[in-house]
Amino acid sequence: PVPKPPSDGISRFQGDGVRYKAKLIGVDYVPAAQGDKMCLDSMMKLKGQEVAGRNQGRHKQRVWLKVSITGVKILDERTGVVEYDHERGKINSLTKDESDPRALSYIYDHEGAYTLFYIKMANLADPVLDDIKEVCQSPVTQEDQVIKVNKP
Ligand code: I3P
Repeated sequence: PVPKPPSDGISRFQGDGVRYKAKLIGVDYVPAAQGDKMCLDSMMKLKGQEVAGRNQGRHKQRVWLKVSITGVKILDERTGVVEYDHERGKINSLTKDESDPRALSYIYDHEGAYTLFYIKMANLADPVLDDIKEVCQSPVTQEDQVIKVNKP
């Protein structure tokens, strides 16, 4: 676990942003960007697959979750390769896992194809949920401002 830098509004998310240690429980195609039951069903299905995998000696992929002003990146822990780069404006249905205080999910909208990402944090999910909410809800980031300023 990486200690949080002092809280300073959105600036914690500048550059590389905030990094969390996590594992990828699973990824699932879903039919829509929203729907509480759909999310829970998908998470339950992925959890079932996780248990089945563990019973066969498989381990979840270890990853880094990076939350920055651009959105969320998921990197392979060992290689550092960015496996997913999720723009903040396309992250939907951020869900706290009521059955596991370390887990969360969200749906990414990639050109109308919806994928649910179910992630288990090394520590509690709450601060990560707050960070993702903050990044996704902030109406104008400094990056946006730069773009506006530079446009004629
Ligand atoms: C592990 C234990 C860990 C779990 C790990 C399991 O089983 O359940 O809590 O990591 O998952 O293998 P065991 O106690 O039998 O060794 P998480 O808590 O991070 O899920 P993993 O193998 O997928 O890393």
